[in-house]
Amino acid sequence: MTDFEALKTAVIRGSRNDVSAIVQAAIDNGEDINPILDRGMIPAMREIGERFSRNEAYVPELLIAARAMQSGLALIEPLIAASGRKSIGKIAIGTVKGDLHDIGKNLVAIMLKGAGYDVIDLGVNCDLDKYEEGITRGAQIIACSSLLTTTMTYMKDVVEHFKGKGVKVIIGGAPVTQAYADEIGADGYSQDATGAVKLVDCLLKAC
Ligand code: B1M
Repeated sequence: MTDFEALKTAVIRGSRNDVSAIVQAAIDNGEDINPILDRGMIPAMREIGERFSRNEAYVPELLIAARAMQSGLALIEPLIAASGRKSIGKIAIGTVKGDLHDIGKNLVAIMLKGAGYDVIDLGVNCDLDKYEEGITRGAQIIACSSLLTTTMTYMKDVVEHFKGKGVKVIIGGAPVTQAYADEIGADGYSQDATGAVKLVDCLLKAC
């Protein structure tokens, strides 16, 4: 059984090898993947963020924690993807212009793939042209991620850009709320990756 505290500590310390070893052991033991995320890696990122707010951690510590988390995600991704059904829709996802945070966006992409969607990952710092590229490549929905209060406002530009063009725009990220989504006229909001899958299911299957 995974020691979630040890996993959390390994992410916070940025110990990539320890994170990979703990996650791989959980996979080898056939454990459920969700608690690895929900009780280990995601709380670790929250904790390092709180330390950053208190000036007890700085950008380099955030970076190495992020890399450690990515190494765990890389092991989990193939498992989730393998559980997917045949493609049931195409989603383009990207972090908005000015924003380089990609862990949450990656997690949403992984969960969508796991649920059977084709995902076009547009990366970070996406401007309108980049989101347009997603539509050119066949996406039915644009998903925008933002982690900064200074960049979430760009979501309004994306929503306005695609209004009346038959493209649905959904949004998420730590500072984003349902109220903000309503205010800018987005087609949907979700608080986390699992919610993003349910939201896309609803939009494409009219639940
Ligand atoms: Co940044 N950073 N950062 N950072 N960083 C935050 C976001 C911050 C809250 C830290 C803090 O002050 N406590 C703060 C923002 C404050 C604010 O705007 N109010 C902050 C800051 C200030 C900054 C810089 C400005 C710091 C600086 O340089 N002085 C800078 C900005 C750079 C830029 O983007 N231009 C910066 C840089 C960085 C790093 C590069 C060092 C690194 C990112 C590395 C990477 O992503 N590859 C980093 C990190 C790691 C963080 C924290 C610690 C962790 C973010 C994370 O990965 N969380 C973060 C603190 C925090 O969030 N508590 C912080 C884990 C991830 C799984 O959660 O991304 O929320 P999250 O995703 C969730 C949901 O939000 C949702 O589902 C995901 C899974 O459940 N979701 C969606 C996300 N996108 C979605 C899209 C959807 C639906 C749901 O579409 C429909």
